[in-house]
Amino acid sequence: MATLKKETLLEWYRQMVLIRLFETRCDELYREKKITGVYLHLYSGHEAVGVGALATLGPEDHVITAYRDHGIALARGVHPNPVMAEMMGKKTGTSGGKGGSMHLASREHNFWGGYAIVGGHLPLATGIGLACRYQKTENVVISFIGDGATNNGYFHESLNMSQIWDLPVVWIIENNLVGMGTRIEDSSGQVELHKRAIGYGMKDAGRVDGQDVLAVYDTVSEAVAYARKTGPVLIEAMTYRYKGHGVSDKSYDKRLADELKQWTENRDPINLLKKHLTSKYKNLDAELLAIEARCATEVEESVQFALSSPAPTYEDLINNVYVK
Ligand SMILES: Cc1ncc(C[n+]2csc(CCOP(=O)(O)OP(=O)(O)O)c2C)c(N)n1
Repeated sequence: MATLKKETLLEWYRQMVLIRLFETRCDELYREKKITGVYLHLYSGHEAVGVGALATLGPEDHVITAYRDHGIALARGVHPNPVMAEMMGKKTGTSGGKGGSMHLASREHNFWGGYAIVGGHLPLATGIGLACRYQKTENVVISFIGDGATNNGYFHESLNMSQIWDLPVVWIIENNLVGMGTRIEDSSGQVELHKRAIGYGMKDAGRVDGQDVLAVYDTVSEAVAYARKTGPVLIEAMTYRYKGHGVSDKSYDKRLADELKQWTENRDPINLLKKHLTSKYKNLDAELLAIEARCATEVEESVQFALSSPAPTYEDLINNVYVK
């Protein structure tokens, strides 16, 4: 287990609290129709996976994910203002308001999105990994994958090619036990998803407790070091989705109220880190409260920034659109 400084742990605490408050506020804004779109997928419950994993990367490394992407953008260090503006489709958003919640990306952070088609970003992760090797860099790619994406063709093709070419990709399955409303037992013959690595001759880094940010950091650190020099690695992070598939999906919460209670009361990633911090260091309560207050202010500032930002113009909308 890595020896980590108190400042590092507090920074991870800050990032996880920021993500939780940001997502909770997005939920409200969606109901108020300030954030629009067919879906809004919250990262609440998964925070330790994104924060622990991305803490292992440098700025030159690459990150890609599916549509549960706002938390990942914040963990990658994208400022909340352009993230919130993108959610509201504003000109000041990360993609000028044209990406929205499912297609958040920030080129300057090597954060390549945000993809709505399940598994559709996996071939892109393989391609970015190929570019890293081709350009003779030592950069790596972290690609997050939903458990529901592990049974489509993109998964097979992308992981297989990454192994054949020894690409520097760390594949992290965020196993939250469900894809929309389908339980993992009903969609996968092998529910220990990390074992899929064997089929590709890939390094299997096993299962990690995705609610424990320190455990995630340790496992991903080793995987990143291996990927830089040698080739791809598959990790399965066990986590839990606190909200419905999208914010308008309420049925799932009701059906699994007991399970949800267990996870939120006993396995919440923010509470677990708080417990770790307060057992290790004395008199931390005021500092943690100050962090929480700063995050709340930052989220509110992002909301005001986004609300007061202009919408894209017609010229903005047709700009960067390829026409043959
Ligand atoms: C190719 C494709 N098939 C189906 C869908 C509809 N769909 C959207 S999300 C989803 C479930 C994916 O679950 P998972 O990968 O576990 O991610 P999670 O939502 O749990 O983060 C499905 C089936 C889609 N967007 N793309």
